[in-house]
Amino acid sequence: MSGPRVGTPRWGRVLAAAGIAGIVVGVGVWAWQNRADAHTAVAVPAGTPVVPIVEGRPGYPYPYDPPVVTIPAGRVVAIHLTDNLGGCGLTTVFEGLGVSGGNAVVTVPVGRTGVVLVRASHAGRYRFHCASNMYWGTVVATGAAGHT
Ligand SMILES: [Cu+2]
Repeated sequence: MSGPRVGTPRWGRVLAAAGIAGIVVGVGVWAWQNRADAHTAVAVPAGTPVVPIVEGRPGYPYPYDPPVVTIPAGRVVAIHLTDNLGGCGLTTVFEGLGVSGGNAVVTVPVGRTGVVLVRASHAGRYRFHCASNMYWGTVVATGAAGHT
């Protein structure tokens, strides 16, 4: 007798189905881990001033839009950095603006928005730039907590 053997799994199909299921689960886990951009990666206290910067905005003449941002001195500020640049533009360094001193550094994948907390300890001008110091912009900190 020949013909189809009923009740025998077709292992090729079973393995293919298992493989597809594995891919679906893998993509789902990846998407879950990457949900909500980087907004959840930084604890931002309520009431924190937010300053958006777009990196590599299409048609815009400067690498950072805006090229000059103004923040209040002496306060923690949340910069929402949207990245459209690859390479060394993936990382942005805010010199001297680390909340605990030093630099504030953030790396944002292309097409995403990341949050970095900065704090200017005193009024003045600060630089921010890409990882290779090729693109740069300016942070102007105005006033100062406890000073005028
Ligand atoms: Cu660069």
